[in-house]
Amino acid sequence: TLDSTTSLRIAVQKSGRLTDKTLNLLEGIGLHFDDYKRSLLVKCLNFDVELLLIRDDDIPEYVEDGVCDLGFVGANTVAEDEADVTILRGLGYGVCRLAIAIPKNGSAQNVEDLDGKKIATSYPVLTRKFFEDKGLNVDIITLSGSVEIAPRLEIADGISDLVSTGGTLKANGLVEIEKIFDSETQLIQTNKPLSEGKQKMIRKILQRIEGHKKASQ
Ligand code: PRT
Ligand code: ZN
Repeated sequence: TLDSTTSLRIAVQKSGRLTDKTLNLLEGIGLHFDDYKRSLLVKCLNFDVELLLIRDDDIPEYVEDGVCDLGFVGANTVAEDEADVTILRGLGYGVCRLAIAIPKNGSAQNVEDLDGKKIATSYPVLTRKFFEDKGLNVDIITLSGSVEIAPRLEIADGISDLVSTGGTLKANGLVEIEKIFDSETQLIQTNKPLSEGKQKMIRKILQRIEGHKKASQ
């Protein structure tokens, strides 16, 4: 057989910013689920589909490995992971940007001023690439969260973090000076071989998302 499971398995963030919008989209295209708050693996009631609810950070790898056939996850997470997956489409929600920010009243004014300085981020791959492309040499400090307080703690001179409204930066006395990466939620597919049945189901899901997006415009 081409793959070990028969149901098309879709990875969705278990609990976070993308969860409700993704589950609403799936319901909106006519896939119905029972009780997804209680279980990690949830069967679809009307199609041969199941959801695996996991941390968003794990989604690109699960899809790359073929543990899941599809995944709904931020472009930022896919790009940071450098995952070997196929991006089927952007979905228009979870929109944010990865950007460089520095203390409002600090000595640095622009990214060039950060040469030789320390940058805190949860996105070391994308951030290192950005500075390398500019020929700037920075010391990347990788933090898993609360990146915005690093300058005040004097752990770093600037940060690279996700921004949506800009409220978090402002509340921490930081100003955005340059955008690194535009992000939105993406539907990704494994590059592992898929059965004819799964391929057909994926085409159906894509068509329905297309129709759903058109109808909601
Ligand atoms: O538990 P798990 O690992 O699954 O969740 P998580 O805490 O890692 O992720 P979560 O739920 O916070 O975010 C999931 C995805 O949402 C991200 O990977 C992005 O693709 C997308 N997204 C969209 C955002 C934001 N907007 C966002 N604003 N993710 C995080 N933020 C944070 C940002 O890090 C900063 O702390 O919100 C703050 C900035 O927001 P503003 O509005 O103040 O600018
Ligand atoms: Zn995460």
